[in-house]
Amino acid sequence: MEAKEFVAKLIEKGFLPSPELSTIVKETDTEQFLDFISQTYKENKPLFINKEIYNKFLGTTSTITETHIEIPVHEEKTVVIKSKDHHRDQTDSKVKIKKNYIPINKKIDINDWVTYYFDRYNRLRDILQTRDELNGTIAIGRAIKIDNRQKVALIGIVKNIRKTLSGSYFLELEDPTGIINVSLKSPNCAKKAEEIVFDEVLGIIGTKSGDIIYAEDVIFPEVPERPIKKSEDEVYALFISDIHIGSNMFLPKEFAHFIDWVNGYEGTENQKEIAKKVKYIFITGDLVDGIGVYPGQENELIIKDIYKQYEEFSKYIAQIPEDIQIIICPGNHDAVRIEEPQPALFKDIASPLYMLKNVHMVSNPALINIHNIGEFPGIDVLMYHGYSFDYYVQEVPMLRKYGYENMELVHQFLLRKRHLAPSHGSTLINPMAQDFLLIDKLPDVIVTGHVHKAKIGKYKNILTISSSCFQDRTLFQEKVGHHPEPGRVPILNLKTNELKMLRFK
Ligand code: D5M
Ligand code: FE
Ligand code: ZN
Repeated sequence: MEAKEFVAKLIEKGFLPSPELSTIVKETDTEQFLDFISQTYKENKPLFINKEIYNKFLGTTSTITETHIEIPVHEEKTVVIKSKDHHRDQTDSKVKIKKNYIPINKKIDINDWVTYYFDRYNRLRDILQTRDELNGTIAIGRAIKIDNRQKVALIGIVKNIRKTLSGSYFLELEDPTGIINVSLKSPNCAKKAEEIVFDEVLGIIGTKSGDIIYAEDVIFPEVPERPIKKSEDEVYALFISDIHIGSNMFLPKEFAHFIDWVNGYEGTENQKEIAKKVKYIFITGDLVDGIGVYPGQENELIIKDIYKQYEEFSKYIAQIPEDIQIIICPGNHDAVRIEEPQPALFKDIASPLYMLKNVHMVSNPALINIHNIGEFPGIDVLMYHGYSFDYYVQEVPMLRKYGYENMELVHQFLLRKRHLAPSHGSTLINPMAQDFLLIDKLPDVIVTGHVHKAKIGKYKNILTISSSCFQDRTLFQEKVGHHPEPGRVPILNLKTNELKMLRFK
């Protein structure tokens, strides 16, 4: 059977063949191929038929087998620390790094982008298909051909979204089999339409009329309600970010005040008791101000050497009690590539931090489990600096009206999309076989920095945390009318699952 016929047959059977398939398919017996799919995937039949699956099939019918190269993107590591200092709480701390990007040296070509978007589409589609409303999803290529007035359910990537003169929205939705226009005129879609962005993967249910699907509902990947986890131990996790060492606006007094409190030197009796039980500190990037991050930065730096900036940062971190495990990811000011995922800071630049046994240097983003002790499974913390957030605050009507004041809305928005940077233009991405910014494993806590304003929230029982900073308002922030709130520290009690905010300014 010829490639074109083969592809048509697959669509007819309800599969989504990728466009590349028609260029690589050789004479193939469709029945034999469908048998292979049934036997190989059983109940978990893929909707999407791509090159990998086809090659796998070829592997079973010919003597040539593929060598499959796994790209190492994860690194698992567990560290337990026992408290030796009798002034401090004696509970152990335990950190397990669950997702940590390890860079590979590879030239990027156009194919990497194809694979990257395929992976995003495939995995988000799988999440979307668990929803009852999206049972019986058909390929867009097939939806184009079906009769008028038929009801359809589709899953696709948002290729375009635009507002019509009447104020309603119009979508161009794409999957590997085609592109279709979707009208979001129905009042039912109005609110959701206000938060649709380029390149996100979503579901539509609606009715066909002419060349258009009139949507009755928009379905985001979403998150199901999470169980609340409470540890038997009263231990605390703290969340800080954006220290910006080296900047003339870094706040040394306030940061030292924070370190003193953690050590139990300062605060009320109650606050000192809490400090003793702090076992985890998360730092979500912009540790230093960096060099050459923006034009004219040299005039706003008091430490102009990047190594010295990290040395100075380490001096503070070294003063934190050793039984506290500290998890650090980079941000856009740090000395590592800006494309995300950003690898952990390299040893040569941040060597003083690597000397500290209680410090874990991880990628941005990263997924960390803390306090998996005894019966308690621990809580999973998704950390991400938040460089993509400026884009959404500016571009999404639903978020624009609040600006930087309600960061919990940005967290909720991204959790619904199950992605930390759904739009291509929202951050710089390094494409790889796996879309590392996709939120596949749901965390118990999501923590971000970058916006220099602390805010805590809860969405479907996921705690959402925007950490504050230890840098005062910069000239740039003054110019754009940004009002940072430095010196706030969200703290999480693992026994009660409650968040509180401490102030050091
Ligand atoms: O970013 C700190 C804050 O400064 C960030 O949340 C908003 C503001 N900022 C930074 N870059 C931009 C752009 N490009 N547009 C608008 N606002 C911005 P930091 O990463 O510490 O410099
Ligand atoms: Fe910052
Ligand atoms: Zn930043």
